[in-house]
Amino acid sequence: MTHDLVIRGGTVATATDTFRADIGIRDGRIVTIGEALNGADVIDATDRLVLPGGIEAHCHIAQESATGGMTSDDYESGSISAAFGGNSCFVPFAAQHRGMGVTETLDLYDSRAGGASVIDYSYHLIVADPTETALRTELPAAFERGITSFKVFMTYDLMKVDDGQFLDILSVAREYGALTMVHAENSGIIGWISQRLVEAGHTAPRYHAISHPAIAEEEAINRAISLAKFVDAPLLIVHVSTPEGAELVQKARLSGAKIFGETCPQYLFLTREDLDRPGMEGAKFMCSPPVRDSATQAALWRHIQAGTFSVVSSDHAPYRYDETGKLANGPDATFKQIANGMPGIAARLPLLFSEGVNAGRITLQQFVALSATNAAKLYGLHPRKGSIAVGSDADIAIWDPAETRKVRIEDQHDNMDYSPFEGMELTGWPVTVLSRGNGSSTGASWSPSRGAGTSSGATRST
Ligand code: DUC
Ligand code: ZN
Ligand code: ZN
Repeated sequence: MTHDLVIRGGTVATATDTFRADIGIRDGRIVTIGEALNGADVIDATDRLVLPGGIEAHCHIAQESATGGMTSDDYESGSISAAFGGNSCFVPFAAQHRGMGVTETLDLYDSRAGGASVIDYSYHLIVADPTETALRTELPAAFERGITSFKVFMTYDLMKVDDGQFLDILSVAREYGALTMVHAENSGIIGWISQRLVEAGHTAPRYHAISHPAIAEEEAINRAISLAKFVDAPLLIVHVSTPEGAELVQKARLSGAKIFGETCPQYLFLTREDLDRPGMEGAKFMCSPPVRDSATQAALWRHIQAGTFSVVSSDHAPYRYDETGKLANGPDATFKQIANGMPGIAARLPLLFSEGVNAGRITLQQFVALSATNAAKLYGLHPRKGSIAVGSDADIAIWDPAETRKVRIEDQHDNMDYSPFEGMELTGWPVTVLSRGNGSSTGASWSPSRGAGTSSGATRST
């Protein structure tokens, strides 16, 4: 059998196995896994790991916040940066704002993504205005269009849904086999303490962490899980940042509820001391929920090891450290007026590989599951994505597990002017990423064909 491309001599790893094999690719799909394969093109993968391309399942690309701030990455820069970070597929958000229809929202994001992304993509639909039309007509239509996940907020005045609206959305999602995702923080606690901090003149970035206490996350996760259990709907808690939150997810999973959890590198690698940097520098490390402390980091790693979390995602929410982003409200802005979020789409997998696999915290199989396979299953992309199997798309990341390099902003391909992980020395980097068999070495320029599209809405399998 002839192949367009063969990846020869590598060590292939999936979420279940590690084995030596050549991978034969034709028409953008894996058609052969075997020995001594031949192809028109050959990539020598000797001493390399051949992994399913990462699926970045939590990132904000070409997305405006409810107050109008735009992320610095669009679908071109965001997807290129994702690819350089070992990803061959991503699932950003399409954000409905109040007064917008769901179909209008998806059309808007199609116009932003179409022809721009260098890797395949789909969207999670943020539902901020669950009108009768949205619930009865537009969400089912979104599902038909290939959208298999909805996200809701329990905080942010312009985005949050109340418990009844949350139940409405969970019920529709359950009916159509979609997965609901939730930003779980107690809005009342955050608003109450924020007002007092600002009134007392405590406005610096460090007070952002104080205004989002762990108990705000714990209360909201507990409530979100209760609501999901009440209507027997699957629910994924995004960006879990506390041991208390992780324990609630773990307990719910042990009870048999269809509850899933996600954490992010910022909660594993950064602490609130980063918010104490001089002047407004701490703004670079502001995200919600906020980064915590080293005891939290250790606890979250243990939950990763124990299987509490199904995915580790970047929550790439890029706002530059200038007047277009973090400093849009001037150098004296209060922590309430500074955009929430930080970049990390390219650093997620090198961080997880280096400090997870190479540091002995997780196995290679866990890495593949957390970086690609579980997301593919949760979001209806499996088995086309997230695995190395005959028939799957040739979405493949080839890694040099021994390369040691520092994270440097000069090496990033996003549209950012800082990396929160600057200077961290990591071992294990992706060297070549293929998106349906197209791609090039991540050390060189990126030139795959454009026009990757949304996934067709397969049903979820996790
Ligand atoms: N939630 C996110 O998921 N990302 C950025 C900020 C936020 O509140
Ligand atoms: Zn969120
Ligand atoms: Zn996010």
